[in-house]
Amino acid sequence: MRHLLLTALAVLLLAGGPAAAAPEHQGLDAPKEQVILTVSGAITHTNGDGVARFDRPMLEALAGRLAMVETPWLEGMSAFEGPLASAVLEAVGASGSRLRIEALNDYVAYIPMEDIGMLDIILATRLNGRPMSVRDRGPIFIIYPFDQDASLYNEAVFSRSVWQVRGIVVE
Ligand SMILES: Nc1nc2c(c(=O)[nH]1)N[C@H]1C(S)=C(S)[C@@H](COP(=O)(O)O)O[C@H]1N2
Ligand SMILES: [Mo]
Repeated sequence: MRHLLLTALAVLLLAGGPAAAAPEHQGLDAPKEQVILTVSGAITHTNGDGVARFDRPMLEALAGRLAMVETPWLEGMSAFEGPLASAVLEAVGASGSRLRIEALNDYVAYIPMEDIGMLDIILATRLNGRPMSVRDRGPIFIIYPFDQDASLYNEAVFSRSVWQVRGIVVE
């Protein structure tokens, strides 16, 4: 009887059953809804195979801000809201010198880690209170705090203002 139980346990473990899956989670809840952001690279807190996957509620539970900004992409003022990039990086235990930001259209930009420490950059998940669809440049739009520092309104920062973000690689 005892032998049978042990055999059953071994089969479960080998099959990657529930007993084997638990240790993968390191301080980060599993997403319950559609995954909109995957963070990989130099991170210590994961909820997948070396990656941290986030749904919208997970991102919106982090410390964030609402930025009332004028941008080159939309007319007039826009209210962009979402978690601070620094809060997302803290949640995944990131350490590195730059972020590789990947968009759904395969556009790639790099954000230096100094920007994250100095500026209230957000991973905007909402525009004027509503989640952004892909056609509205969602699900995530990187927004620099143009409202806090007018000198950020320049081409270098625009190129880092990635929309339709799907992934971040910490390098
Ligand atoms: N997803 C995505 N984000 C992007 C880009 C892109 O091609 N795809 N271009 C970037 C660059 S290089 C700049 S200068 C601005 C360009 O915005 P514009 O094409 O509306 O002038 O958006 C940035 N964000
Ligand atoms: Mo650009």
